[in-house]
Order: sequence, then C-alpha cells, then structure tokens
Amino acid sequence: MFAALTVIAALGAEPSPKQVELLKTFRSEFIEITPGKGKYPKSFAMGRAKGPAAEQPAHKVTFDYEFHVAKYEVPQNLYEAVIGKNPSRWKGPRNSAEMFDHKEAIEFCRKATAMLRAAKLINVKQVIRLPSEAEWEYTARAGTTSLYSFGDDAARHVDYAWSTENAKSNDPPVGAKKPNAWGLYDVHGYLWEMCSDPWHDDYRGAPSDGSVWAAGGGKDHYVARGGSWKDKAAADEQLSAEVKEHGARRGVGVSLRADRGVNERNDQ
Ligand SMILES: [Ca+2]
Repeated sequence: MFAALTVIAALGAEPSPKQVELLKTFRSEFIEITPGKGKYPKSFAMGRAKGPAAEQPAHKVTFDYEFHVAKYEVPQNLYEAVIGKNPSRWKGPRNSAEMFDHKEAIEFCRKATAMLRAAKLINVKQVIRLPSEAEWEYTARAGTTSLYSFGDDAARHVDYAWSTENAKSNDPPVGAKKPNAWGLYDVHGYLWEMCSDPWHDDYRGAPSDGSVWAAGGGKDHYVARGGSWKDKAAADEQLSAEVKEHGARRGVGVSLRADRGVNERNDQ
C-alpha cells in the first residue's frame, strides 16, 4: 500500500486541491467551436489573396468536426500549476504566460492533459493541444471575412486588443478587452499565439480539412498568429487575422491558447 502511494505521488497523478481549482477554472473557460451550426460556416477561406506571400494562396478549409478553444491565452497561474514554475517577465496570476518556447508549450499541453484526466475533468479521448493554424484562423475570424474579427475599422482595434498604442504602462490580465463573436479574448494583440503547425513559406499544398500541416515544414520553425502588444495597431501585417511569425522564439510576446481536441483524428 505504501509503495503504491509512493508511485502515484512520483508520477504526479493526483493534482493538489489548489491545482484542481485552477484546472476547473481552465476547464470552464473553453468555448465550443461548432462549424456549420448557426451563423458559423462549415468552410472558410484561409489566407488572403492580397496579403503577404506567406498568406497566399487563399484556400478553402472545411471542418467536419467540432472542437473547443480556450477563451483566453493561458494565464500564468495555470501555467505555473501545470509546469511548476512561471517564466514570465511581467508577472500577474491572470496575465498571459510568456517566455517559453514551442517545445515547452507542447509539454504544458501534455501535462495539462494528464492532470485534467487525473482530476476527471476530461475523458481519455480528450487532449489539450495547440490549435492547428487553420483552427486558429477559423476561430479568430469568427465567421467574418474582414481584416479584423470586428470589421475593417482599425480605429476600433483599441477596444479589442492590447498593442503599442495602449499597452504601455499597463499590465493587463487576460480578458480585459472585448471578445470576438465566439467569445474569445485577446485574439488580436496581447501575445502572439503558437500553433501546432511548422512553418511553410506559403499555403501551396496546405490541407483543406483543418488539420495540422505537418509535412514538409521548417524543422525549428512554427506558426504563431495574431500580433502582440509590441506591434502597432495600424499595421495590417501585425493585426489582421492571418498574420503569423516563424522562428522558435523564446521571449516576450509568444503565448499559447490551448485547444481541447475531441476528435481522435486531430488528437496528438
Ligand atoms: Ca493574442
């Protein structure tokens, strides 16, 4: 009996009450994404014909499944509860976690999945993972075809996002600005958000089913989307829904928005 308990503790299978509390909050903050239902189309045009080369060609992506996306970038109190440390430069329990790299983001997802399962907050078929780039853009657009998820008027950006225009001297928690139509906050600005996909120079050959484009990508480069508080609101390249960066950045301005996969095909 004693040996068995020791093994469980060593594996970290039983989250502490404080961890469970944060995991419950995390679990409660997922938005169900339902392509093809209500006002949301099953298909959308990913990329843009007149955008940078990396965002061309615009191509049709169709979702035959539903999934869940966290309404916030992962906050620091959750990141610390899962990983055991908080690497963020600007501290705040409900500020977005930062200063970690793509491999550490994958590790966060793996550990969060194990802890949520141990706490019986998700089932064995559900995993926490980074979104595919197609899933990110679909949820960011929220049924729109405009430059921003709230339309084409850059002057409204300040109501929805933290950028260089309004972030100085602020230390905001997640969710302080307006959400998009899905109820997702800080999609534009605040921190760049990591996707599962490795970097490709353009969309030629990209999948059309919403899945991660794993084949042929850059080895140490990945996709990040949405701009950050260090980018200008007026710069289309930083704030349109299609923007992404490459490079394994470990530094300020890269975060993750966890995605709760419910279909086995996309689980990873
Ligand atoms: Ca963001």
